[in-house]
Amino acid sequence: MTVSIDTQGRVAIVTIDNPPVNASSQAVRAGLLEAVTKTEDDPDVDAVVLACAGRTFVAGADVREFDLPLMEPHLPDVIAAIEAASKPWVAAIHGTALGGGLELAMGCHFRIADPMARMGLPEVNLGLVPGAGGTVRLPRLVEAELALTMIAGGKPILANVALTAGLIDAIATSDLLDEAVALAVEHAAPRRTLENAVVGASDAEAFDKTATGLRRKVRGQESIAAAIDAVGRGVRLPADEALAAERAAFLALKSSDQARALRHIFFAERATLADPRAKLTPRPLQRIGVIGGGTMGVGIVSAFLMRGFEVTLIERDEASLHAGADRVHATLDSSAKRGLLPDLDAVSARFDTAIDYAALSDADLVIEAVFEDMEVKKQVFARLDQVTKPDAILATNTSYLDVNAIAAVLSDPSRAVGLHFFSPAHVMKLLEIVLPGAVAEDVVATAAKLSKSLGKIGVLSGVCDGFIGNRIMSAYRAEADRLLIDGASPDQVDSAMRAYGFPIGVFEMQDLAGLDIAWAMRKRRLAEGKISGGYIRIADRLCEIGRFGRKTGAGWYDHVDGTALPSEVVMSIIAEERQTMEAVGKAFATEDVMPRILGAMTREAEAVLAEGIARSAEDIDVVMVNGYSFPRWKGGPMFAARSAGG
Ligand code: 3H9
Repeated sequence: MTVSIDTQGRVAIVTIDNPPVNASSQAVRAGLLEAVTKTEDDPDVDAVVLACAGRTFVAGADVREFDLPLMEPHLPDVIAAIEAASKPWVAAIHGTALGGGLELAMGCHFRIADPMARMGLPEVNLGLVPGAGGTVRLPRLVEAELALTMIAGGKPILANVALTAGLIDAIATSDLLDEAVALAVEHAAPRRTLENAVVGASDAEAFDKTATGLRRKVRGQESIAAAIDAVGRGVRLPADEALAAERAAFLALKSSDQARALRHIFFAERATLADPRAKLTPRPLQRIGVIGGGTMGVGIVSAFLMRGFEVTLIERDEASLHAGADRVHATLDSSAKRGLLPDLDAVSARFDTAIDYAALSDADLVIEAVFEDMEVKKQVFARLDQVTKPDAILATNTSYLDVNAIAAVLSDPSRAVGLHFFSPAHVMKLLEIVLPGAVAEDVVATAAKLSKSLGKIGVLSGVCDGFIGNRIMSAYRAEADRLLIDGASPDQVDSAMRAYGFPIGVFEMQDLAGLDIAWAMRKRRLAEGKISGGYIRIADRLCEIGRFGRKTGAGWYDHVDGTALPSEVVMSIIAEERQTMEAVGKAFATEDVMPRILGAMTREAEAVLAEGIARSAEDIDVVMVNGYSFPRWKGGPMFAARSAGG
């Protein structure tokens, strides 16, 4: 039974059991409506507790139903029936109450949560606004401004925050269900959220200010603007009018292109490890070694520490070791200040440092994050081969180099893998798991499990220059340079990318990251004969005159007091290079830019797919959205191209 009814004394316990996340599917909605009728009609029932089996309370509407025609009963009607019930309903929340799940809980008359529970209305992330009363009920329980930030931001809040804000009535201190039953017995009469006044309605100015601030961050995502509008109506209109308008907005957005794209990426992110090897028994991982305390190494160390691993950081001398360790502690401190690390001392106690590789003799996994140079990486792997346990996994964090060649220095290359983290590694969700030819199957399983343990999205990649993401990025960067030769300006390219939805354009991004690293890499690739034909020297010439980006005050732009200004020096270098390459340099319209950038991206992506470097087009979309800021609401380059192509 998807929805069952038990009794404890005179309290009915209505339990939803719809794995994996108790989504409010048609069967759940129908079962709940029936439970309302049954409990209302039962003279032996005085109150009702609504609980869920398994790992979580209702995590939202069933997203898989969104492409099907609407099926009765609708969630708003189910919630209305619960709210109208004459007997009090108490929601017992564990895991996550999200979207339609939280709307259901707000339709109940009382709410109690497990201390670890999280609650939110994340519909914007699926291109929607709440569709079952969220924008009307939430501001009748918590301050309207908080309701607005929760709904437009889509981020859940923790139980203790929910209690202080007024979203829930209690946090369970022992058994959630027992305490929910006690709460139900305590309250003889229902208390209906919709009958509350809006909380903090008198402070309209603060609400409007928050709304204006949020609107500025919308970029191209329709659902955020729609959510701000919907909460505005929820706060200002009579409840019944606001509910009707919310439902209409939800239904209109549900079939929008952006909602389809966001659903695509939602499911694509959950399918990246659907590889038979990922299902095998992984090797146990507890002790981790990280070689190199630069920006990347520090981020990797922090990511592991925050997720419960023991980590030893190795550096070549005391000074570098101290600098790296200090940065790790600074990273942990700032995460603790943002409430992300409940017990900083316990986390720090799992951190150790050493100069001697012998400290890694009992490590289960070692990741090298040293200078991006093949010889240096090979030397590190050769030393690790000597000191580590024979079954320890050895990983390289290289972002371009040949992982097969690095693996080949080991006496057992099957234990080598690429773990390509993105900077800052303790924040960025993407992890490219790069599989050399000889990799052992249980190493793949271990890396897959590791990505989940770290809270990251692991994507399997074959070996090639730049793997999935950097290879595609190199291709569209080269196209951006060709656009300059053909007549566009850096500012025109960046503006077009921002208008498409990227947070930052390709030239602004280079200025932010620094032009010198890519320059060193191009020199290496030129020397190796890997770059030929039509090579564009503009970026090299900027580097030759010390224009390395923001850090030197000049790159593709002049950086004056934090503002990037178009540079005459750059424009004249571009003009000279056009001449050298005998290009005409015609006038360029901004709308001509994105088709060229997207074309280069998808051409390379199709090649990556055809060569088997990426397992699927969906994996490519996941990489570009999570590692390269491709606008999520366009679904990724492959989805965007295939949708445009019909
Ligand atoms: C909504 O509610 C609209 C309402 O306002 C209005 C209605 C009228 N539906 O993420 P995981 C599947 S919009 C269907 O790996 P975790 C998922 O595909 C919705 N399936 O687990 C996966 O399947 P598989 C608002 C769903 O523990 C499995 O469950 N709600 C749904 O890392 C495990 O998922 C949201 O946006 C769903 N709603 O995280 C919440 N959710 O095993 C979306 C998950 O076959 N969900 N699945 O690959 C989440 O944020 C996370 O899944 C959650 C669990 C935090 C719940």
